[in-house]
Amino acid sequence: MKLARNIIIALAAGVVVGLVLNLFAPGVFGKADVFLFQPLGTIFLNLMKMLVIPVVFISIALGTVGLGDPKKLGRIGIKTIAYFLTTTAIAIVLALSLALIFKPGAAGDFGTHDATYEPAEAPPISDTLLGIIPTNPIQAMAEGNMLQIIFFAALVGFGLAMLGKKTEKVTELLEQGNELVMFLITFVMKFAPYGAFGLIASAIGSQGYDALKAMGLYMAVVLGALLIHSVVTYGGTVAFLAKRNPVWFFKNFIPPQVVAFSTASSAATLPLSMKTAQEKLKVPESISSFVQSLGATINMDGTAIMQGVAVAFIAQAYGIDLTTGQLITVVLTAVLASIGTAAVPGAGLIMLAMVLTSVGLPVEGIALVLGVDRLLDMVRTSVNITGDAACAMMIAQSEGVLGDPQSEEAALPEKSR
Ligand code: DAS
Repeated sequence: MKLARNIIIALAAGVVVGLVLNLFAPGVFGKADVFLFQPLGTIFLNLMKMLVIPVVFISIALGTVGLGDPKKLGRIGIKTIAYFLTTTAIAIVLALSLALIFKPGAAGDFGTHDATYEPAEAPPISDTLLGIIPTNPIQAMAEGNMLQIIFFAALVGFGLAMLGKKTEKVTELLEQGNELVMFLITFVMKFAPYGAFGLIASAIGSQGYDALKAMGLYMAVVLGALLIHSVVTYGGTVAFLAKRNPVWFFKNFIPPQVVAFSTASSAATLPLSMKTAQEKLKVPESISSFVQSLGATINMDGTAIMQGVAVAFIAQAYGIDLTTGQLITVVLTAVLASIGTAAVPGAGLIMLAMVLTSVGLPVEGIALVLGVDRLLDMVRTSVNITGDAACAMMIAQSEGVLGDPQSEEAALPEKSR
């Protein structure tokens, strides 16, 4: 928790420095951003990203060996994907409902007439799902193709489980590799407060107070939906499905949440998310590695919430009323868009273009939400990884292998057991 406290202090300092420089010394901010804030943030982000592929491959291969029975992997896979799709749909319905109630896009003139935005090419979902089998696993790792790495690692683990003693040296090598990468995560995390300071100072200072003020209601609706979804959907999952105290869950998951907030990258946070779920939440590695790696890749409820609110905001800003059919289309395409969203900063915006196009809304509208998206990305990324951890706990409980954290705090209050 000391690390989490240091990161939070660093974030607070970064917000103050970013805002003060943006308001009173924009020239100084420009130089500080280039020579201090961005380098600090990039160093930390790259250190964490460096560990992602080794951690994901080793922990999934090892986790699959641990599962042993391939039928178990299939059962866990089905439960995991069913949970992901359900919570993402809940997230979008919640987001659209709040946006239609509070109407953030009707709260003022957002200059839609001069909005321009060139959408980056969003990968078709079919490519994402069909491309899961790597023709070259090494290339998949070099390119960071997470779904292909997950598929290959699970297959390797399956093979090791089937071959047993014949390949026990390979399994031992993976076990020692796992110890090594877990050590490296702890070592790299020592730099987290400095990285968090740089990332938030750069984000706050470059977006500026005026943008934050003009988009206040839009941000409030997104943040409100993110909070409600976290507390109700994930808190409810932990309490009623994982049978653990939600307060204990959120408290123990603060370190990955603050790193996800700082980096706005589920992928960069994944090594710490898995380490925390295994060591603090007592989720077995075999389940944590599979569920959280898959979740970081295809389960992004926070992103879906932004997309739901942004679609309603843009429609309102352009004076367009969405029909019920269009709203249903938004729910379906935003579920698919969140599957296709890469676990890196700003990816959710790229997929937003796909959702807007699906209901005939002007993609230029993204220019209206672009200014404050980095800050919202930081919060929604924290929500994305929290959902993956809640799912991992629920799956572990359903398999009867969720460890007892030997802590009274973790237990549910007597009356609700
Ligand atoms: N930053 C993405 C992530 O890493 C989410 C997003 O862009 O919406 O989860």
